[in-house]
Amino acid sequence: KLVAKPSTTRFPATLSGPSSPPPASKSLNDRVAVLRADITTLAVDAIVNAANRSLLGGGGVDGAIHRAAGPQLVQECRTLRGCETGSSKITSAYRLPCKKVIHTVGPVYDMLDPEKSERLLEGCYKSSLQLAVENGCRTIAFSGISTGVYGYPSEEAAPIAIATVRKFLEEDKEEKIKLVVFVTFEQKDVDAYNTYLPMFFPSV
Ligand code: AR6
Repeated sequence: KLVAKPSTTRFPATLSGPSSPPPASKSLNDRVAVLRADITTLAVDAIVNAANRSLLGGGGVDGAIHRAAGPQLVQECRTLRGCETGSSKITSAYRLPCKKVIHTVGPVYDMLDPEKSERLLEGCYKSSLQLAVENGCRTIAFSGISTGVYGYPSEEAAPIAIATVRKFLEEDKEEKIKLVVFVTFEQKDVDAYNTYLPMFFPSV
């Protein structure tokens, strides 16, 4: 039986190095939050959907977003002709209280090549944040990308998500992104974010 290699990288390659915790910063800390909620209820500028490459809907959070947005969402998604794994596309939000939906395609977790999964997951967060900035979205809420049916262990996905967001916010000198919310739904994700958030956003 194949056994997943345990993750030893506490600070992923997206930050300066495995042994250097990032410096504390109040202005960065003020721009991140964790919230246990149904993402379809949030009136932020953009919510990020954990979609698949077809962008035509599915189960999990994708299904919930499409149900809440109404049938016009899939109509617009059809015009996009899919999306690569690790990339993102943006649509209107229709009946949702947010303004835009960013559809990102997370990797199916590959326990034989966790570095590849990490690169792709990092691409999801980075491309979503880039799209948000390009579309004037200043507040953005992420669902747990790949941590459901795509099988990415929450305790491995959380540090990648958080490190990628931290790096993006550090480089966003004009503070075009005001707030990033990590939305959790299940206890395992709550636990993972509570473990890793203080490491990447240490209190000042
Ligand atoms: N609000 C917030 N988070 C939710 C909600 C919700 N309403 N529902 C589920 N989650 P998943 P994936 C969390 O499986 O692993 C779809 O069929 C859930 O607890 O939705 O990226 C797509 O079409 C988990 O942490 O997405 C793809 O085919 C997180 O959302 C495939 O699943 C993601 O779980 C994508 O799989």
